[in-house]
Formats: sequence, structure tokens, C-alpha cells
Amino acid sequence: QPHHGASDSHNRWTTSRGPSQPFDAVKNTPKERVDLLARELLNAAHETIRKHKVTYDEFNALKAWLIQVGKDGEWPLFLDVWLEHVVEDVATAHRAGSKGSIEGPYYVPNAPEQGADGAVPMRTNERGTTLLWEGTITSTDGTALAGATVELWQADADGLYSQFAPGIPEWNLRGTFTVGVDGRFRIRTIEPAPYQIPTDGSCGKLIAAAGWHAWRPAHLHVKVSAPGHELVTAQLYFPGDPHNDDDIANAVKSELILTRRDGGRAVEYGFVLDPA
Ligand code: MBD
Ligand code: FE
Repeated sequence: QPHHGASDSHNRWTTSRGPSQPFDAVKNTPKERVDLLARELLNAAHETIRKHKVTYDEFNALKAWLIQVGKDGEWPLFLDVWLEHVVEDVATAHRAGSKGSIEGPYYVPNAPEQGADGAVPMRTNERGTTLLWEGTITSTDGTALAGATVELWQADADGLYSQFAPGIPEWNLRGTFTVGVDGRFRIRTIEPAPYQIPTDGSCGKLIAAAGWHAWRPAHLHVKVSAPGHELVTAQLYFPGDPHNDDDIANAVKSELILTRRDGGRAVEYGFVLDPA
């Protein structure tokens, strides 16, 4: 069961991503834009209240829940699970190259470099089926992108991410792979487990109260970048996972589902980057 119960992981949730000075980000957004977006979002809420005759009991339940999301440190989780997929669609709609997907709440920059052909850092007794992932990074014109990097991060066989769950080595299952002149990489890792978002906090309360489920399909997270090209943030999924078409975070695209070869333990999957 992945969790975020320790108070130091709460700090991690609120400090690991996004602008380090959030109110500068608001200040730097033009007034006209804030006015437009805040007004339309509020109007949508007003419409929902009128349409469904929301009661004071329901309004007070919402208020208490919103306050608790903050106390639980779950705003990053909430935003990444229920809103980021649409922001990602809009941000990448112009691309000719590879499809991306959401970053989610568990990325940490500067994972240890492993070269073009290496294993992701893991414990000597790391559990899980071994996986060999090979691929090529190219530009949209087909040229191999020498010096491109693949940053990989993933959950372990228990669905836990290093630096967000206690007792796991700092960079476990997090690595950076820099390709050679041929644009090729080869990564040895383990298959992550299907993943349930934390059920013990406010996001879990919403899921239970609405009768939803908390599952995401098993996934590998990547950021692929190369000089002069747009960075691709993506997730890769495994064929046959029951949650590939029923992901709580709505982050699966058919183009991101891997095809197994060599008896299932190897996959080939490359990325095509758009020139910046
Ligand atoms: C995850 O591992 C994840 O990838 C997302 C999007 C949300 C919660 C946990
Ligand atoms: Fe994830």
C-alpha cells in the first residue's frame, strides 16, 4: 500500500514539484488571464450548484473536505490524478512526435547516470519480474539524437516509490540513461506493480464516497529530452493490465502500451522528439 503518512513525506509532497515560490507564479500570470480563468471556473461551479440544487449540508461537506486535502498534503495528488491529463493533452496537441502522458506526483530530477546501456539502481534482493527495455531516440525527421537522455522512475513490486515511501534507498528504481551517437539505449529494470493511489487520505475518501476505485495500471514513468527538442514526459503501460482502460488518472493512451517480445521479458519502445 503506497502511502504518504509520515510528516516528512508531506513536506516532500508540497515541495518536490512546481514553482518553489508559488505566489510568484500567480503574480506572473497576466491579470486578464487570471480574471478569465477564475471567473469561468467559478461560473462552472455556480452552474453545478444551481442545476443540482446543492444543499448547505453538501456545501459544508465540500468545505471540510477541501480543508482536509490541504492538511493531508494531497493537493499534488489530487491535481495530478484528476486534472493533469487534460493540461497534458492541451500542451502536447501540436506534436508530430511521440505521445506523452502526465508526470504525476513522484518525479525527482537528477537521478544517477547509468550510461546508454545499464540497469536502473535497485536493491540486491529487488522483487519483481525482470524487464529489458531497448529503444532509439530520434527527431521527427528520423535522425538519431546523440546525447539524448531517458530519465526513468517507477514503483517497485509493492507499488512504492523511493523518496515517497520510507525504508527504500534514495534513488531506488530511478535512473538517467544518456544515449550514444546511434540514439540507442538499453535499460534493465523490473516490472512495477499495478498501483493504487493512497486510500488513507482525502483523495481516498472522495474515491470511497463516490464509489470509484483507486487503481492505476502498472506503469513506467519517463522524461525524454535532447538538445533543441521538446521534452517528452510519458508513461509506458503493459499489455493486458485490467486498468489500461480504467485508469483513475485517465493517463493511458493506446500508443503508450508496450508490446512484449522474447517470452515477455523484453520490450522495444523508442521516442520521437519534436524540434523545439
Ligand atoms: C502515481 O504513481 C501516478 O503516476 C499518478 C499519476 C498519480 C498517483 C500515483
Ligand atoms: Fe506513477
